[in-house]
Amino acid sequence: MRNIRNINQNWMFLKEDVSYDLLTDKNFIEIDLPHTWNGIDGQDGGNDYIRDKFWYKKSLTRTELPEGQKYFIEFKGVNSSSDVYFNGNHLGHHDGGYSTFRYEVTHYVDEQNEIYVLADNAVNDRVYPQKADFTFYGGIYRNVSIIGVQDSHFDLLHYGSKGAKVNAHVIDQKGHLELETYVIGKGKVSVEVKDQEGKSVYNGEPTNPIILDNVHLWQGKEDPYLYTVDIKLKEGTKVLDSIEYQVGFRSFHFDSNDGFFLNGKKYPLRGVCRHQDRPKIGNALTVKDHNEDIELIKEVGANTIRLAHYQHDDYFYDLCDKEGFIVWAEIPYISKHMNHANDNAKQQMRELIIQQYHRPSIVTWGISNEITISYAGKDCLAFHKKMNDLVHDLDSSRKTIIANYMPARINNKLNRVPDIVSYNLYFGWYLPFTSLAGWKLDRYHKKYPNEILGLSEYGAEGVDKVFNRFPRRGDNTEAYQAIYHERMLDIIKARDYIWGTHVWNMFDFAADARNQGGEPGMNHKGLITFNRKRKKDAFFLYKANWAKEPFVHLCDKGYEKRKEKKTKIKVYTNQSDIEIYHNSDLVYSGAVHNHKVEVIVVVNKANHVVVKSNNLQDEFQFIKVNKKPKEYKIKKTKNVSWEK
Ligand code: GCB
Repeated sequence: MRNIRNINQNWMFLKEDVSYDLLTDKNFIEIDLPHTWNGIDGQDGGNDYIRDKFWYKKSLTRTELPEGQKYFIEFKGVNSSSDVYFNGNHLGHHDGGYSTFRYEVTHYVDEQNEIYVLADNAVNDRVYPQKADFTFYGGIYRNVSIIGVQDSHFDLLHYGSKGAKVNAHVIDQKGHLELETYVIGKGKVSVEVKDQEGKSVYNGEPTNPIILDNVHLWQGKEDPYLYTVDIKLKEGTKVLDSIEYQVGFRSFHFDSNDGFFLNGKKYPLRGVCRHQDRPKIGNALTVKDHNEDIELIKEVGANTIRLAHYQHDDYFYDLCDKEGFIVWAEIPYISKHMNHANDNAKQQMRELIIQQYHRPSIVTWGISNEITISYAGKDCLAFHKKMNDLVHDLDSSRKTIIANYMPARINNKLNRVPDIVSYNLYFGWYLPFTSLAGWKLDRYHKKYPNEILGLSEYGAEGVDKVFNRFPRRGDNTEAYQAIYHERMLDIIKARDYIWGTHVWNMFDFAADARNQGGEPGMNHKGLITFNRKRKKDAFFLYKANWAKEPFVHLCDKGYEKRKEKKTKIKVYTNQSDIEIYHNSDLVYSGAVHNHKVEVIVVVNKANHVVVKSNNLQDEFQFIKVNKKPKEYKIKKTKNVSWEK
């Protein structure tokens, strides 16, 4: 059997870049995994966070190992590159900070074992990402385990997969389970498929495909029904190895005029992008953090997530499968093509696809993001064609996609390469006139009516400390952010052909090179703050449009000191009728159009606003002041750009 033991506890860390031979004399400090050395300096601005090579070490006795005849060490993510040593033996070098990799250690295991890992996030031109609007936190920031297996087992060294290739589809109303196993040694493979209630629906030979009648479909968020595929390697009745996958039977297709279809039904995809990091811990996340994120994404009512701009934790993809999100998965081939990194991009793509192949949630593999932001000449184009072919070779069931840069022309040759093109459009933020987003999409759709087109990013900064009576582009107020998103929602609603839309971003995130909104080191385009504690008004706008959970929400609550004589009160809700009271006077009673109601009230010395609908209620207070408070303005700081 396969025995997995997590070894995250009791590691040592040395913040020095020294050679392996000198390590014995060094004073390491005690830490537990997951860990990063950029938790603070990667989030405080200045683009001066430490990008270097540092050491981790861990002692392990034989008694701490799980049972097994062969042993493997598994890393779920070490950013960005690593060298691993086991009892003095160099196991290997891995490039790419966001995917799983393993080494066999059987022959090196002793009574006392010493593991050393050199983690490296130093600048280079071989490994993606190098240039992007987020912090590349260095360290062993995901789980590490020792896996014990029998001499015969499913291959653990095939691009970090569990040792099989599994995927479920629906073809002609029948469930097709695609199955291939990679066996090391001897044994007979058997497969059992169980439904969500645990009832066995197939038990036998690993035919490829296994065809099942009457499968219960995986129908997105409405019904994310999962089957378990239990694959065993046996010798007689003895089980040598056993692996499990959760799959969902579904079919999907994209239509250039009508967007996305799930199981033959039109299923417009409206959702968010997710960056994963958090204050002080960067990407060194816990299960609790991932759970909190998915709950918030559920609450806003999205049905799709673009997992930007790199491979996310296996656990998060699990959550997406279970909750029925449609996922765009991608690698960090971003912002700048580097000829020396072609092999690395291919390897990262292979790892992503081979590790996540079975997932019902994933429908697109993202090749690149805004690659044309830097010079992207013939090499870049030629390489996109290669990547596109590679993805098709690895997976013919899903689509390739790129997220293109706003200024990239619609006849840009790169747009002709992947199956689907989506654009990151920031008209209304970096450039004036939000409506140009609709104009650009329409022009594209008119010129290339048979191409599938999407909106991979759009957003505006929203900082909870700044307020403006007349919110406008570039002022970083949450109020403008909300207005921008109202306009974008109208643009989206009028265009059925857009296969998928993804708000940038669900959460604020760290980008150490930034200096915007009076808080260096942060990108504030999230619908929720970096610490996940505050939902911004734009969050409630989307919730009103997308979610069923009834609510009423008053906007601009933080705008507590108002100088103006008359002020606007705004409500977002998914209710059909509401009442608004200002200092006990009923100032609005009636219908809600397009999920929003706005009223103007005269500002008194003290003001108490209440909105009600049936048993739902929200309220807040503000006061009248003579001067606009200083703290409502952003101190002028130079806006450093990560693009340089
Ligand atoms: C983009 C990038 C994303 C940035 C975003 C922004 O288009 O793909 O990584 O964070 O713009 O906020 O500028």
